[in-house]
Amino acid sequence: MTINLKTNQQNTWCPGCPNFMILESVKQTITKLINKGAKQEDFAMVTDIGCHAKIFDYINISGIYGLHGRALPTAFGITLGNPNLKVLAFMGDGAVYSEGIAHFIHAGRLNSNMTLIIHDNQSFSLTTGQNTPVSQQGYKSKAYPLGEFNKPMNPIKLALASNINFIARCNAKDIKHTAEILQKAIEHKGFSFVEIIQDCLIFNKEANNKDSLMYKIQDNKNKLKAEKLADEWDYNDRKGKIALGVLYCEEKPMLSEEWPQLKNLIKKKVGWKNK
Ligand SMILES: Cc1ncc(C[n+]2csc(CCOP(=O)(O)OP(=O)(O)O)c2C)c(N)n1
Ligand code: SF4
Repeated sequence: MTINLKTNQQNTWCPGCPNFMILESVKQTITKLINKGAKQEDFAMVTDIGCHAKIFDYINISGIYGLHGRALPTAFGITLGNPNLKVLAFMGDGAVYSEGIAHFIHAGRLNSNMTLIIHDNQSFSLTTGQNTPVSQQGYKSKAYPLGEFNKPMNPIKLALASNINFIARCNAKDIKHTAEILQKAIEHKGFSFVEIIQDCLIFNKEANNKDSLMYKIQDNKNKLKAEKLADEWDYNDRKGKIALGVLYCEEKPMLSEEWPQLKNLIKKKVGWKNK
């Protein structure tokens, strides 16, 4: 079987940007799933707007290059139109935790079958490094010349509170581990959320290189333990430990198992060609 995930687009990420490593992890994951029986046309992606979103141009799968903060509702729409697809949504921390926060909060409850992949560099990088809701206190940018005075939100805690049933965190620099976690996320039935810590080499550099705080865990199904893991690092400073891996996973019926119309589309194995 021929797998061709390459495109002919020129890559414009800064040389050495860990987005390259995320791209490689995603390609490895899709390749593994195709080798396990999926077809390349079974995948669809939606990207937001930002440095991360350029990934749209670098992977040869179908999809929509979305609007800022709106990748999730667009991806949700694709899952309604064709619940047989493996839908990937790529967002930056600015996109998801600021502009698109309402969609994030509802995604877990809706539990439609898709995977949200966050490139979290703790800044709005494409627009030159403004503070996002996960920037650390004291971070000085053009938007906050006196330094960020608000405490960052903890997206893992928010995900737990929003009843997201698959929550994972990875380090962009660990391509193999990220690919393993992405595979688990895509194979999870329902909404899955993977937060990837991605250093930006140009903006908010003081948030970079937290690797020495990171450690890997076994997949966790216990919500109380997940809350403790989330509390170990508050996204604010370089204290604490950063757990990587599947921080929480629970099986629950997904939307397409509940809605008769979607069940019907699954039964008929509706694809791009036989719609
Ligand atoms: C509705 C809307 N608001 C703002 C912008 C401007 N804008 C484009 S990219 C971007 C920053 C993206 O930051 P983030 O989502 O964190 O992704 P990164 O660039 O860091 O990968 C902003 C604010 C826009 N295009 N549309
Ligand atoms: S500005 Fe930062 S996130 Fe954007 S491509 Fe350059 S290094 Fe990567």
